[in-house]
Amino acid sequence: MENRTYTAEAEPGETATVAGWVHEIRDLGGIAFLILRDKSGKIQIKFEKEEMDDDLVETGLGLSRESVVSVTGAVEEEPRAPTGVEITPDELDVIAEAEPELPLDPSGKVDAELSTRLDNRTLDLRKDETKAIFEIRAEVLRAVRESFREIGCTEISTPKIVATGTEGGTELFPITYFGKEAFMNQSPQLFKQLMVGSGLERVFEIGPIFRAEEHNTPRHLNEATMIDFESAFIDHEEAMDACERTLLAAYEGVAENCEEQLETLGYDDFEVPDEGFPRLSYEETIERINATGELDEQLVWGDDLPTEAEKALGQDVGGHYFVTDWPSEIKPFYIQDHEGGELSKGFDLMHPRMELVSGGQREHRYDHLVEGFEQQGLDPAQFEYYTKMFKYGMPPHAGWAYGVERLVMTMLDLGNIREAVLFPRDRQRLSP
Ligand code: ATP
Ligand code: AMO
Repeated sequence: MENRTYTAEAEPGETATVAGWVHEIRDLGGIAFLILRDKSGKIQIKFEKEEMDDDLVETGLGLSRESVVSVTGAVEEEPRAPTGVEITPDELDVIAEAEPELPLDPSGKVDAELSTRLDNRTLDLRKDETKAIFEIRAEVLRAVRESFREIGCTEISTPKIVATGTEGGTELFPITYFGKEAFMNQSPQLFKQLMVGSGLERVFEIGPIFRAEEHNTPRHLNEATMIDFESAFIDHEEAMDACERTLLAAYEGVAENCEEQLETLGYDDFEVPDEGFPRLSYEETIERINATGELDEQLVWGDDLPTEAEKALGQDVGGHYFVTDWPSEIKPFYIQDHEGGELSKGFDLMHPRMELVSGGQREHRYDHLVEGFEQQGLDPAQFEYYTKMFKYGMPPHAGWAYGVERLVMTMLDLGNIREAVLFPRDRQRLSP
């Protein structure tokens, strides 16, 4: 439909063809209105029954809600119309009629359960509020890509079918690959590291990861989208700077370019976080958590942070913060240790509600790397494709990864991570 005009762009004085969905029909007797909705907004189509062709009036007013139509007619100013303009139709084509019974109400007047919404995403995204979430998600990705470009990153894509896992063996989805055991990748970790040793030096990837998470929680998915960053010749401190910059770029992009969507979602006080996120050492972190008195049992050195601990500290800090200097024993083999070996150069970026990022300085020294595998009970021979490149000149490097859905979820204060994914994969959900 090359001469189609978006409803928001229909100019009074011209004849326009608009196309979209029947949002509502209001019949007032002698006069009736069809509200037509498209991506850009809504427009009023006026039917003056006495003055117009009977067939046209009958077809227009007999349409079921959510049918797809195109309408051609004169655009006029009309202060009483919801957007100040209306169209008097000369032609109306019914393109796709909708059944009168809909599984959910796209006008949003009747609330639907999340599972009904997820089963009917097409209809769900006809609602302004749901559409706004995905427009904001797209803006987050755009802003993040631009901020990577500003710091000289090259975008890469790495395989999603792999021979080995990296983030702990229990969470892999096994598949068969021409008779061989293979897995869906949990993280681009090893591949992005291989690329910092290449001529690219500084890379990022935005892509899917797959984890056979046992738990069914409001903040875990079995297929998620990760923003991975990795750079040669930087350390963990500089990686944290880049991590903070990326988050601020995402918030700034949304604040600047998604005013309408934020308004639709009811955020009149959307704020870009202040620069300079606090960097708390792991030791300080567990002391502060214990001091909140919110936990039944005090944390001891070496404990990972349970969900309640993250929440208690999040309330205490009141904004984003990093946790640094984790015990080496609870960070993966690819993270470098500080001198002495007890503390690692790994970090997490936390939102008061949950963890957003893991990252760190990597072990680039071949001997130390192989030792690290052995200490974690992994067979270095299985990772030879990775370790051998550390023999041919691997620069010092650092990086991190964000979960996109968690970033959007915390940014918009969504109750459930599934609201930030079009077609979530969880323990129960494999289709659509
Ligand atoms: P007719 O206009 O053929 O006499 P009617 O009596 O049903 O039929 P009006 O009295 O003109 O229609 O209007 C009915 C209602 O519709 C009124 O509340 C009026 O404010 C509203 N209305 C009329 N024209 C428009 C329009 N173009 N846009 C929005 N509201 C309108
Ligand atoms: P990690 O395992 O901490 O680190 O993952 C990084 C971030 O990805 C998000 N995330 C998830 N989001 C939703 N559902 C899941 N199941 C899920 N799993 C992870 C979180 C998390 O903070 N290779 C390292 C990163 C690195 O060091 O560069 C890694 O994968 O927001």
